[in-house]
Amino acid sequence: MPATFDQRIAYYTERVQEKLDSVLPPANRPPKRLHDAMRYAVFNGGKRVRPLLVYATGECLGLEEQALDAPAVALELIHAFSLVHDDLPAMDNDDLRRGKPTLHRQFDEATAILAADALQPLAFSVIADSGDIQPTTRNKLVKLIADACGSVGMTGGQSMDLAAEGRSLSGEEIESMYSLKTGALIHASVVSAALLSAGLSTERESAIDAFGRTIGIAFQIKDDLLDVEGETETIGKHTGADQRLRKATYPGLVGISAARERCNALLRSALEQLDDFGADADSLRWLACYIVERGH
Ligand code: GRG
Repeated sequence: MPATFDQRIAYYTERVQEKLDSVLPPANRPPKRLHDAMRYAVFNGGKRVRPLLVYATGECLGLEEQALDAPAVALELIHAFSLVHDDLPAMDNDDLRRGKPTLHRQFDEATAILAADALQPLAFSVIADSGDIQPTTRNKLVKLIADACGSVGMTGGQSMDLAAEGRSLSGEEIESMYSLKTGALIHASVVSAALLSAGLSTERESAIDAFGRTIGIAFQIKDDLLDVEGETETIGKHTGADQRLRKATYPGLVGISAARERCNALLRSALEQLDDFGADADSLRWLACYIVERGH
């Protein structure tokens, strides 16, 4: 395992990149346009935060990397599919993502819907295929990721987000929406590694669970702050979109400075959950700080 965080992040990023490449059908396999679009959705950039959280939590719990590959890949595929849907005209109607045309702009709307539709089941196929994980644990992973993705997770949060356009929500309501829309996949990323850890104590399981919930909300508040304070060239999407769509956001409710404070308070609280893990949680700590301090 590389010594520095930068090297470790590069190592895990490269690892998940290769695994994603191996599970996605080649672009020249029919239907070519669909497979090309699926690859575009996954390989048009992306920080790979969810897979990195899977690997870093695995590192914290002393797990073998091989068993972490399937949840890392599955969560990134689900994330990629959600971004494609999020950008569609019926949702946020964006034409720029990761500094490139969104999928429906690069291809067409029908292809974008189909590519996202195909990325989602591929995620579950990857879990089902994972020979490095015991069948009962595979079932638990399917349930974890399906719930995180569905109406009690990300999709439910997105529905709340769309319903809140033009309305004012309380801070509590906004955080509750964030914990589903964005937090559910972040939380599932760390919990997926915990599921793979045989004999994990209840205290440690609860600490990982609370860490995931807390850093997931912080992730979305930071995303909101980037939308207000960032530059389009740096963040790779048009800034000010939340205001244009009259979204209910945390900075919109309390202002930039209070939103930053809340984000930092959530980071501190998330880091406290890792106290018991000592140096084994250093990569996870590094990632938590990165989530709150990132520039894109
Ligand atoms: C499940 C049927 C079904 C639909 C999906 C569209 C949708 C429902 C949910 C969208 C949820 C969403 C897009 C939340 C925003 C999360 C967020 C802040 C994404 C940006 O994540 P980064 O910064 O992106 O990790 P990169 O580009 O680095 O991968």
